Amino acid sequence: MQETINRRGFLKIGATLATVPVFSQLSGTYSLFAKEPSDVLKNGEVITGTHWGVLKVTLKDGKVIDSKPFFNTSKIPNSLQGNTADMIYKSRVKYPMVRKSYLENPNDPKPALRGSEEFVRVSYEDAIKLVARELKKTRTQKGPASVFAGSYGWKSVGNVHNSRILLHRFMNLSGGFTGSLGDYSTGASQIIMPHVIGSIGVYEQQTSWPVILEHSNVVVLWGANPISTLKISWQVDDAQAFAYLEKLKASGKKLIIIDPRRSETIHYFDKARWISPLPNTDVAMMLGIANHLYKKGKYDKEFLETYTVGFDRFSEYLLGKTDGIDKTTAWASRICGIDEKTIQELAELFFENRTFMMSGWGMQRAHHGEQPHWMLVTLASMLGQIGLQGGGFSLGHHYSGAGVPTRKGATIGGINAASLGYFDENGKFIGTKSSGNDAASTGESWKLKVSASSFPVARIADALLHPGKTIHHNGKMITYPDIDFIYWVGGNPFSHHQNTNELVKAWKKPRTIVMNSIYWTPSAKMADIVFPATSQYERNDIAMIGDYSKHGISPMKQLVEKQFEAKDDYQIFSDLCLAYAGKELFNAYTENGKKEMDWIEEYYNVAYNTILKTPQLVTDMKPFKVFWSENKPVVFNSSMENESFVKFKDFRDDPILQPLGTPSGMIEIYSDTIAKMNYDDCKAYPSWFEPIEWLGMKQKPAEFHMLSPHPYDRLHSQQNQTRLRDTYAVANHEPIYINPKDAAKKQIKNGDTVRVFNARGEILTGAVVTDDVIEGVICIYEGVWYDPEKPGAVGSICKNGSPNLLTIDIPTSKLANGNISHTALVNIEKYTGKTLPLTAFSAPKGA
Ligand SMILES: Nc1nc2c(c(=O)[nH]1)N[C@H]1C(S)=C(S)[C@@H](COP(=O)(O)OP(=O)(O)OC[C@H]3O[C@@H](n4cnc5c(=O)[nH]c(N)nc54)[C@H](O)[C@@H]3O)O[C@H]1N2
Ligand SMILES: Nc1nc2c(c(=O)[nH]1)N[C@H]1C(S)=C(S)[C@@H](COP(=O)(O)OP(=O)(O)OC[C@H]3O[C@@H](n4cnc5c(=O)[nH]c(N)nc54)[C@H](O)[C@@H]3O)O[C@H]1N2
Ligand SMILES: [Mo]
Repeated sequence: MQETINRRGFLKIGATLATVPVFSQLSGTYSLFAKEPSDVLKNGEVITGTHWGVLKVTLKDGKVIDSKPFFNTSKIPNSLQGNTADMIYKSRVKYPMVRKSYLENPNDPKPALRGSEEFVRVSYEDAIKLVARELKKTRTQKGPASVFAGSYGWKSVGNVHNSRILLHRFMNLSGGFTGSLGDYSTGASQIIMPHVIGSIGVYEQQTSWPVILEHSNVVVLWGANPISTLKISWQVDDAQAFAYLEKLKASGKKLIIIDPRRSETIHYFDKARWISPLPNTDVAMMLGIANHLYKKGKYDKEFLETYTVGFDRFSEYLLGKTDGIDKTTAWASRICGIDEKTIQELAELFFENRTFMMSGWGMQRAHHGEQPHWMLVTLASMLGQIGLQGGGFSLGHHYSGAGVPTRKGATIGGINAASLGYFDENGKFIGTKSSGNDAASTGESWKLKVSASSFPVARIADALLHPGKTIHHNGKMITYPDIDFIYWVGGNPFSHHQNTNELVKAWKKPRTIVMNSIYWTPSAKMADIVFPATSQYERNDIAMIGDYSKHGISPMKQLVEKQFEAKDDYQIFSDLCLAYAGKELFNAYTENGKKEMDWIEEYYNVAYNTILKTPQLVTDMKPFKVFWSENKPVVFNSSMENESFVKFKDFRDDPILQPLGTPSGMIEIYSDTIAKMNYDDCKAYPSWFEPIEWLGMKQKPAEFHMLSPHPYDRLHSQQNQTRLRDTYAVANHEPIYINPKDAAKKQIKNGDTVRVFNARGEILTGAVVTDDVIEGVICIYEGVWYDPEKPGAVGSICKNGSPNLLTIDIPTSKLANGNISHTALVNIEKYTGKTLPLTAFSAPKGA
């Protein structure tokens, strides 16, 4: 088997370095990518890396027939790993497609028909020329800021074929674009945390699992569902975190899990204590705990004095001296629905024991989502265990394997977003300016680079609908550009964004919308021009395994031929460069014609050279050629030192020499910086705000609180079209989880089709009646392919059951502008109308 893979000749790779663009007779344009004879393996086993782990993929007669995990570290199953074949063969965009009116007249493309009108197949060359011409037209007439390429999404892994960065590279070099700030995941937390602890906290290595297993007595999972969310990583998942969850279960430690629904994690930890507050009321519950601790004198005054600022100002609020409301356990109980005794018990338990509080992110994806994590840090400060072994808080153990100790290894390189390109008056590309790129946002969203015409990512519909509007953002003012051209790759806004019907409206504003898409996702169906993109399985690449553990390096070998007319994003953007401004731009984009194997070798060698230069990094890392032919990942050695990593230990040991990055160098329970912003929706200390919609409000616009957590059997919308759907769909709709009492009240039975609706929209779902959700709460997972009965029409019912038709598209607050997808009230009723056939996974008209 191994030998067949070795066929992939390395001589050829060397030869490609010399490749120059070839003139295509057919199209009259240059192209780097003349068709070469394929050397893809037909039979055998190939290793690749995915968000859901390193996979061993079995091929038969050139087709994928099976895929299995490479690392069998734990017994916890990962349903996402077995569906590679469906990810290659189902719901594909086969050919370049252009919406009919757009093709007829791009100057008057009738955007109102987007989504409803048929597509027309065109040649790849014509599509390239069309996009290059219309992009240039938009930039010339309306300026680069009118081109939006923020393009948020969970594109595939791979450091070469990194679709979003490839788009930014193209958009930077060709003249600039409007980007986006932050992300949907931690929109609120990543903005508030730098004010509180001096760094974003959410995307950082956390206290190592071995330390927690050894030293913690009580582990609290606060709104975290790691048995589900640890199935994937931003890079290739290392599959190590599950082994620690197994050990945690076996340890018999006291586990408290706080979630309005009995999550997969609560099912797994069957001895854990489930605390189920009403959604979005955690801050009140935490205040009740804090109030109890304060009054009993059970809090660490010395810690507060040595390591924090502003507790005195906060305590005035806690005791009601500022607003007349003492935040007692009775007060908290009335809001969160947890009885007083339980709140007091939790307070005492946390204080008396070495307690580690791990928070998920769901509760900060809610109205005033800045508050829960700020209040959690405040509570942890009162407990005084931050920086001690097994104590304190974490905002990341449920994500991308944080807490799995970092290994002694090196990091590979990756494609970058380049700098802003400059052109002479004849449109000839003259080079780049490496700094001060005004109209461009570069780099990963994680890194939060603020630039002139970027706006918070989840404000996209608002920005499209209100060009020129100025909003507050973290102490600054941001004015929306007038967007007339959108280019999206590697994301699915019609699944991920809140209030889909507003987005449908907003999507009719720009003149042009282009996508590179692997599948006929709802977002591809709403575009004007769609390039068929290859999936990661149709190209070669390389990726890191383990976001924080730096476990190793995964080869990503091409598994199958490129399907139909699918092209790599890299090729599409290289060809767009040629068509946009000729060979000079193309050369800047491709660094004089580099192909995927050139980049892969270069990126591998970044790590390899580090290893060679650093003798203490002992590994079995081999020269690139050996690595690539071996068909197995590089695994770095573990580090004893990192096994005992305790976050905030340095700060605790010496707060003067190792201060936090806040203005005071301390944990800021009161923030002068935020006080100066003078926002009515985010005060200078953590506080309870009523969400815009919740179960405790006086005049509820609808009856039930909808949670839309991250799906157990998908990565967002990825894999919705696979056979996994047969295992969870009910009556051919996305399931809705309803408490038996609520179901009885509404005369809904298991298996019924349920219409879920509010003033924002309506969807069809399939009933699962279960006491896994508390009364008054329903749950529908996010990441459903929006499937309107009347495509393109505002207000159409979604036949597949996407919860985002019902969510609210307003910001968490003026501070962070995060999305609030876990804040929404909805109604439910048994659906008795006619059966509406599912079209979510089929091609649109004309395709
Ligand atoms: N109601 C509700 N909504 C939510 C959330 C919630 O909790 N509740 N969570 C939010 C969060 S945290 C997130 S991160 C977002 C996720 O939202 P998205 O990241 O948009 O979701 P995905 O389904 O992962 O979309 C990735 C898309 O990229 C495509 N893709 C993959 N690889 C490639 C490639 O190489 N090239 C190209 N061109 N395309 C590629 C996939 O086919 C897929 O369509 O959803 C948000 N929305
Ligand atoms: N299998 C799988 N894993 C994933 C993803 C996926 O799509 N599928 N997506 C990845 C991404 S991009 C991200 S950002 C992370 C998301 O990680 P999280 O944001 O932590 O995930 P969620 O599922 O939104 O929320 C976690 C839990 O919080 C609960 N919750 C919701 N609202 C509240 C509340 O008000 N109070 C309390 N106490 N609990 C609440 C939910 O019921 C859920 O069980 O997951 C990552 N991992
Ligand atoms: Mo996310």
